[in-house]
Amino acid sequence: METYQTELLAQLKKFRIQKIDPTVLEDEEKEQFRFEIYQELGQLGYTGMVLPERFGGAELSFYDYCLALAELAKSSVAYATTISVSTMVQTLINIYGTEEQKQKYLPPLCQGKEIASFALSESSAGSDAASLKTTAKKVPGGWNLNGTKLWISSAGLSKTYLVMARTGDAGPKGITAFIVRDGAPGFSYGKKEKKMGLKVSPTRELIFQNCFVPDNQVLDQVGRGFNLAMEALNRGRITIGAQAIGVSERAFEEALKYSMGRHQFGKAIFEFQGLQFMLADMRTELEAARLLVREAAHQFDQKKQNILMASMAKLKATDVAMKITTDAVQILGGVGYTAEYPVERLMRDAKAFQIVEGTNQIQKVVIAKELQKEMHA
Ligand code: COS
Repeated sequence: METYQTELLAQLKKFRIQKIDPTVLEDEEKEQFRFEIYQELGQLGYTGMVLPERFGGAELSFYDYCLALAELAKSSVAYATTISVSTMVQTLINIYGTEEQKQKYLPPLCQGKEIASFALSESSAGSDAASLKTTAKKVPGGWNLNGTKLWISSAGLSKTYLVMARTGDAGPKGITAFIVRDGAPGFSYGKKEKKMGLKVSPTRELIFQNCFVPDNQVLDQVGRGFNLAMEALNRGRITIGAQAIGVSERAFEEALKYSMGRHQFGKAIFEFQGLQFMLADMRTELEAARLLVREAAHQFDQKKQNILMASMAKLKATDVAMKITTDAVQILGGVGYTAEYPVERLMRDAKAFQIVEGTNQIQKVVIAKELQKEMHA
């Protein structure tokens, strides 16, 4: 690792241990997100890591961004996910936005003064995202949005929402991306979900009832929304993989430490081969997943084809995180099942990673499609 990367991670480690760890138990209980923590992360440069400096970003590589997300996720998946989802939207605005849109929306997002949300899913359009039903009808000067978005991360906290709505025929070509601001007339929030994990990050519905969005808030061209969403998810899936690595690292560290300190039958439980084999497998799988995520991030920086790598990285790293966190709970036994130790929380959070930004079954669909393309190339 380069010196600047070691320094970056050391700074983030210090921050998460000093500022986030003391809040975790209370905030899990209250399902409460502290915007002041996000703002502080912004002041340190972590809320616009891959965005240009001219908008307040840090202009880091995608690789470095993934290293940082993994480090942050060791203490809090909630803050890491909030950053990764917001960055996904920021990146789309940076690539496809007009200069006016970039100047207007990016600086507060890059500086951590605001958060952005990505709104694609609906009650009947989850894995089959192209079947979404929220409509945007053309009216003079803009568009009228009607419909409900579901499972939207940071909803209610965010000021900027990237909303995919149907402006044309059925299917992926009839979808357009709109930038909608909190407080827009006809835009409100629905119920807050009670989730198994990711409790500190709010997930809510977005409701649009004749919500007027001016023409200058359309992102890119009409009919390009689905392609933009898929492109964003290719990036997002690598970042989910990165966060899964952080979760696995933390769970593994906790399990190893505990196994060496806990004595039963007159010796440390680590001395039992049953546990040694578990820990050896955990560490091996963690290393394999980490290498895959880092390679996916590296190839992304090299501007190589990334659909296949992104889905493989997400699939592998999140399945590994589920296995490692489950085994960590097992190794800690009774106390592992209580909130006194972080492993039960990590296990609940890891489950979300197998579902968000495309279930792991969808990742296999994507991988298979890419194999077909390779065969016919
Ligand atoms: N990267 C870039 N472009 C992609 C893409 C990807 N990963 N996947 C699809 N596209 C493009 C295709 O190239 C095609 O574009 P053109 O018509 O311009 O060539 C267009 O999108 C439609 O693709 P396709 O016909 O494959 O669309 P489908 O409706 O069959 O969708 C899947 C396929 C299943 C891959 C898609 O619906 C999906 O990813 N679903 C999961 C959704 C998801 O992740 N939801 C989570 C929400 S955010 S928490």
